[in-house]
Amino acid sequence: MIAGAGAVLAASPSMAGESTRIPAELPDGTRSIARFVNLPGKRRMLRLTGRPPNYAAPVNVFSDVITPNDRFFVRYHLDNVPSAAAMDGWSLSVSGDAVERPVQLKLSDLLDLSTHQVVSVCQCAGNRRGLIDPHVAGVQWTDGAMGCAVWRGPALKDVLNAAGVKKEAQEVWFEGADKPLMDGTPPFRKSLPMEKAMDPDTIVALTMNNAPLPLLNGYPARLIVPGWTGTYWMKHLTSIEVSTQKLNSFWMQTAYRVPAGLFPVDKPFRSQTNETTVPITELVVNALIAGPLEGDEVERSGFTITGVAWDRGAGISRVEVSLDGGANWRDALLAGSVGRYAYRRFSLQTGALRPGSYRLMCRAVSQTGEKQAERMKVNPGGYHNNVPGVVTVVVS
Ligand SMILES: Nc1nc2c(c(=O)[nH]1)N[C@H]1C(S)=C(S)[C@@H](COP(=O)(O)O)O[C@H]1N2
Ligand SMILES: [Mo]
Repeated sequence: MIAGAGAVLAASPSMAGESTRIPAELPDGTRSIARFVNLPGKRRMLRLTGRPPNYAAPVNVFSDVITPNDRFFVRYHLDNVPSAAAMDGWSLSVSGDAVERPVQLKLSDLLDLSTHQVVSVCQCAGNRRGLIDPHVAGVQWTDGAMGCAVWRGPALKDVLNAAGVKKEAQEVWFEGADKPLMDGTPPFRKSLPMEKAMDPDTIVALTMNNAPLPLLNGYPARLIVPGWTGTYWMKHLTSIEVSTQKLNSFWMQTAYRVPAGLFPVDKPFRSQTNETTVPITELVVNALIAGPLEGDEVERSGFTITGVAWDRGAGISRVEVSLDGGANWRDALLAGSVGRYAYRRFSLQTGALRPGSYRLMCRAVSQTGEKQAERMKVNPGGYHNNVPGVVTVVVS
C-alpha cells in the first residue's frame, strides 16, 4: 500500500519532470525545426526560430507562479540582439516635444529614484498562436510565450518627471538598443498613452527576480507594463520621447492590432484607434494546466492537476477543471494571490478514477466576470488565444 502524499507523487512521476513534447498541433514547418536547446543564461527552451531569437518555455515551468530567469521566454523582432558588452556605459534619454528639459540618465541616476516592485505576467499577444487551427502567419508559439517575474526599478512616471512632463503630452514613445540590420526593416518602436505611462505600476525594471535582467530579457533596463501584452515591454530601453503626437511606427499602426470591438478593454488607447482596428493592449483572462503533462500515465487512486490562471489585473475569482473534455466542471482550489498582475496557482485533487483516457481542461473567471472564449475569436494576427486547451492522460 502506498499512502497519502506518497501516492500522489508516485501517481504522476513526470509532474516534477520536464516536458519534452513539441505539440502535435504546431504546423509541420515549425515542428520539423523546433528543438529544446540551452542558450546563454537559459536552459531547455523550445526554439521556434533562431534568427531572430524566439524561444518558448516548456509547459512544466508553469507549475510555479514565478518563472525562473533561466526559463523565461525570449521574443525578438530583429536579428541583432545587443551584446552585454555593447550595453557598457548604457544610458537612457528622455526627450520629446512634451518635456520641459531633455535628460540623459545613467544607471546611477535611475538607482537614485525610488524603487517600485511589481509581480507581473509578461505574455506575448501571439502566445498559443501555433495551436490555432487553421494556422495564421507569425511565430508559431506554443503556450510558453509567457512568464511571471518580480520586477523592480523606478516607476516610469518618476523617470518622465526627471525631464518634466508638459500637460499637452499625449503619448510616450519607446525604443530599444536592437536596431534593424537592413535598410527598409522598420525599427521596433512602441508607445503608450499617458494614463498607462503614468500608472505607478508601469516601471523601468532593472532587476528580474532579484537578479540583473538576463541579456535576452532586456538587460540592463526594460519597460514593465502590467496587464498589457508583452509587445509594449521594451527591452534594452535606450530612448523615451514624451510627445504631443501619436507614434507613427509600423509596430503601432500595422502590427499588433485587432479588429475594433472584438476584445473589449477597460481603457481604450484612443490616440492609436481607427475605425476598423485598435492596438492590442490589455490581456484576456486565461489558464493553463502545467501538470500532469500530455500523454502522462496517472494512478487510478487519483492525482493532482495544477496550473496557473491570470488576467489583466482584476484578479482571478474562479478556476474550474474538467476531466472529460469540458462536459463536466469542478471548482479548483486557488492558492493565495501574489499580486493582481501575477499568476494565480490552482490545483484539483481528482480522487479515484476508473481506467481509461481523460481529457483534462481548465478555465478561469476574473473578478470582473470575464471568462475565457469557448471558440477562437478569429483575427488576422492570431492574438489573444484563450480557448481552453486539452491535456490527455491515461489511467491504467
Ligand atoms: N527591444 C525589444 N523589446 C521588445 C521586443 C523586441 O523585439 N525588441 N519584443 C517585445 C515583445 S513582442 C514581447 S512579447 C516581449 C517579450 O519579452 P521577453 O523576450 O523578455 O520574454 O518583449 C517586447 N520587447
Ligand atoms: Mo510579443
